[in-house]
Amino acid sequence: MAEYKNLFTQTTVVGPGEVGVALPPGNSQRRLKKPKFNYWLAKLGNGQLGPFYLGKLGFWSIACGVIAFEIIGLNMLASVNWSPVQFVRQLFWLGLEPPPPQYGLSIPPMHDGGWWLLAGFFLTTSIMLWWLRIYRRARALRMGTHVAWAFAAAIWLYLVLGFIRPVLMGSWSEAVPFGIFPHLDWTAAFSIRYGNLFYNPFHMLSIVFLYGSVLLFGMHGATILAVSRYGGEREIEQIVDRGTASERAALFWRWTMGFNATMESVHRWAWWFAVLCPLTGGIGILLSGTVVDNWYLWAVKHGVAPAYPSTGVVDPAR
Ligand code: 07D
Ligand code: 07D
Repeated sequence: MAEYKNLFTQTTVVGPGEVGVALPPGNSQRRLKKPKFNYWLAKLGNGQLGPFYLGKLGFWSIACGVIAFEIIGLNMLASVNWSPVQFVRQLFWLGLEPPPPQYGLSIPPMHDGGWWLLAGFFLTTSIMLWWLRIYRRARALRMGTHVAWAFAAAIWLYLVLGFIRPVLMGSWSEAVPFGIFPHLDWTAAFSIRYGNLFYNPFHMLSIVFLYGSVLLFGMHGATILAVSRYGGEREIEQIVDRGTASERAALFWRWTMGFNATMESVHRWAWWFAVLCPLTGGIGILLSGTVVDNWYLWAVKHGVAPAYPSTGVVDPAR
């Protein structure tokens, strides 16, 4: 039998443009752009583009984001003597570093970390405003605020990395630099400085939820595609009215695993796995240097890792 759907076919939905519901006072009543349809967008998801809700929060968030991006970009350009060619060639290696340790939490000169602090301020403001925008748009549509709280979990890790932990450690120099490879160098150096992050149990948990999210996403996406010819993607209706699709999908997992999620619970699993990844990660980073100075030694002490036979070399961190 010819398959109605496989991995590479996509149902493209084209209907009359949907302009959205009327909003109560206090909301921006302007809509940016009349809806348009795009063939390639329809290959990925819904083909309708716009209308976009900008609003005050959206506007200021984008404005602050652009300022942060400009500060970072111009500092990178300055670091290659304003040479556009070198800027492009070295882009991935360029960075804007936080202030050196001697400034502690004070305000440093602009050329010695001040620009980093200012860029961080605008980036953080931008992210916070975007969070508010997501929260308020969800409320305006009388939706739950689940997206906003999931985003808050990512913001928690971001704030721990760049603000909360540096403040607890008493120095901006502890924070992450801006830049593609510089932030990877920071990540590697952080792990070494704290005795190998692999031994940090919260890094372990974070990885569990990262890998778990991928596994769940794969299983869920595959299951729904596999029953899409029975209308499987109409997920929510099937909680209350189990059709053939939901029943088959559930039976498939009971056959193969003995246990199945429901059309609702699979999304709770997905939400929690995604949220717990940066939530546990943030705890792990917050504990590093504040409570635990060397995760390897911590793991040996708690019987998580075996100690190497003594070589007589003294641990410089002691
Ligand atoms: C696919 C959604 C789209 C988002 C994208 C990212 C920018 C940055 C700005 C040059 C999944 C947009 C990127 C706006 C440009 C300037 C100034 C999300 C998707 C496409 N990292 N990280 C990346 C950030 C940290 C680590 C890539 C941000 C920690 C490792 C990208 C933050 C640590 C690797 C990026 C942040 C860490 C990366 C791809 C903030 C520990 C990679 C991201 C705000 C968690 C990978 C060259 C991606 C890579 C990578 C952005 C924080 C580790 C540039 C914005 C400090 C090991 N990180 N990262 O697809 O290829 O995410 O790096 O906290 O291997 Mg990172
Ligand atoms: C970064 C949340 C902030 C992002 C926000 C988005 C914008 C973009 C975009 C307009 C990702 C803001 C967005 C500004 C606007 C546009 C386009 C979430 C972020 C708010 N590790 N490790 C993790 C693994 C090692 C290290 C987590 C694996 C080594 C450090 C994750 C391995 C060393 C830190 C993880 C591995 C090391 C981490 C991140 C393997 C390096 C962290 C989870 C197989 C040598 C972070 C507790 C996440 C953490 C973290 C995975 C190895 C260092 C699970 C799989 C041993 C320093 N590592 N890691 O959600 O939380 O990030 O640790 O080797 O800080 Mg690790």
